[in-house]
Amino acid sequence: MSEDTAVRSGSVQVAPAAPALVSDVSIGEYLIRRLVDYGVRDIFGIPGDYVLGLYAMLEESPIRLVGCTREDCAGFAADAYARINGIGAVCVTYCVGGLSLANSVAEAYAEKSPVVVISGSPGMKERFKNPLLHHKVKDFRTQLDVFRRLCVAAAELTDPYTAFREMDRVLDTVVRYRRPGYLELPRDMVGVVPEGAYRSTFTEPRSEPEALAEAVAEAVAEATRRIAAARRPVILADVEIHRFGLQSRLLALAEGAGIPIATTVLGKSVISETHPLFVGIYEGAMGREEVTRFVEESDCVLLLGAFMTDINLGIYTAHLDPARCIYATSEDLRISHHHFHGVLLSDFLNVLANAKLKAPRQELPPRPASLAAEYQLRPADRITIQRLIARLNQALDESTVVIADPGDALFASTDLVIQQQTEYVSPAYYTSMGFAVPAALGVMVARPSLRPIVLVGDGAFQMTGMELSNIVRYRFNPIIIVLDNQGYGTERALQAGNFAYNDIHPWQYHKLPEVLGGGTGYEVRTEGEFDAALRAARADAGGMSLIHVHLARDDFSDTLHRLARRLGPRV
Ligand SMILES: Cc1ncc(C[n+]2csc(CCOP(=O)(O)OP(=O)(O)O)c2C)c(N)n1
Ligand SMILES: [Mg+2]
Repeated sequence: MSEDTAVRSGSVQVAPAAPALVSDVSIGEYLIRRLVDYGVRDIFGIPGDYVLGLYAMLEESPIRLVGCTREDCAGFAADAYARINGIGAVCVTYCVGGLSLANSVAEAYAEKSPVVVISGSPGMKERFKNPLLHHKVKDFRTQLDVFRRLCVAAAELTDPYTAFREMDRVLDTVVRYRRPGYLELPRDMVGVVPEGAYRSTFTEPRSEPEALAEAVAEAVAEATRRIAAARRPVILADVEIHRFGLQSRLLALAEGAGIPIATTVLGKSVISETHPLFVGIYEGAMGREEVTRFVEESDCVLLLGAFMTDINLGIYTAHLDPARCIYATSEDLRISHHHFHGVLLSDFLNVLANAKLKAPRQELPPRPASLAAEYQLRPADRITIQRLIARLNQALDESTVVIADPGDALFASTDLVIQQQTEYVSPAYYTSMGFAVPAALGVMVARPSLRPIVLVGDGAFQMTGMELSNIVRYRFNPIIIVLDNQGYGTERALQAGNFAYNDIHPWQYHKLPEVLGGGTGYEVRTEGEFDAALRAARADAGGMSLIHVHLARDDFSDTLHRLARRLGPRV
């Protein structure tokens, strides 16, 4: 692999091999070869007759097939795998599989996770006279139409003369934009060998030379001037820094210039939260007031790789004056009200880091009181979500990755102090419930040395918790913490009134290891019991641990309280 073609992604290199001349290779074989080139070592999914030919080929290939309980779970697993590995893949059958996967792929699109979606489909020869083949919806293109809307690129591999180029195009686009791409392979095309020789192409995304030159002359000069003149510059680092593997460039800029860094929820853990320049999580009015003030009173906010989303920036409560912002993403560069096109975020960061800026020293806001103090166990006290987070905070180390499901798991966990980079995985923007358990499978397949701590609400667990089945099957050892507040707590906090639709049927979650044939369950109600369960789970690396935590129905984290107050409801 040449250095030139290597593209940093997440925490690994996504590095397609140098272009090679191929001949006598079938469409299925070429696809597998290219997936391997791009760093796909595992594929999640469920087989079906329209994709069996490809599955048989995958079985013989260096890529491992990881079976899941449902296609949406496979999609969540592939998304989490991609966030850790730099690229992920999922392979399903036509419509019944693909359409079930749609929501997970939508999440990957919305949060910039590079997932390659592969689906089988009816063979071309089967399509004459438009027969009613099983799994078909309206016509043969229904699923393709859906995924064209959900992916950054999509191709139907129906023509041997264009199939290789189409696969290259889709994979290239997935890596370039860190968004999902879709490949649909009719079952009678898998073994087709196109005539002639083909040279695969890959071009590393670069800033357009002229655009960059102009940016150096204008944008960077303007940015440096603004930062140099600022008394209180601050960086707001977001998720693209992680997706494009720019953490060290970010640190070079921040440390060189001495500029404090805040992150968003989605960008949580792009830098170690114990770093001396780390300010906290900025979430508009949802966040801690000290952090909100620090960012909003800044006279120059560098938004780097940021998603200007509602949840990320506190449900429309962020007050960032565009005139005082430098906004640089993989798609856009705006400085105050000026727009610059064609400049890569990485180049912009590099040039800024080399500009030898020096920011005035600033006093950072203090750590949250609940975390600043040493956690003192009160064994007989009923456990609360806030105290659980404080206890968990002591348990984080370099091999832990926290995976938080939407719900108070996500809100509460924003208070965790993440030690390293890429140690926090959550769908903090799209917020589809049920992500966390399948994501634990994806993370552990991607990097078995990481041990996930999964925070998941009881409602979300009832959606996709059965993916624990495969976690047990593969003998993975995540620690799953089910936060049982007897229903949809977030919704109770956000809507005044006591509605039965927020209640769910209570399960004895801690008994699931027995059903699943592996792992250990714990049931806890007090701080002492939680402490003991967490210690036992951490000491037992031999299998999955499931800690069922009974919380009060009206126990909400500080963040959820702030959000609820802001939206004007009942707490
Ligand atoms: C797939 C999906 N369906 C519905 C919602 C709407 N929703 C947001 S939070 C929430 C309740 C979550 O309940 P639970 O997982 O128990 O977490 P809690 O709020 O109790 O902490 C619901 C239903 C969603 N975000 N995702
Ligand atoms: Mg709940």
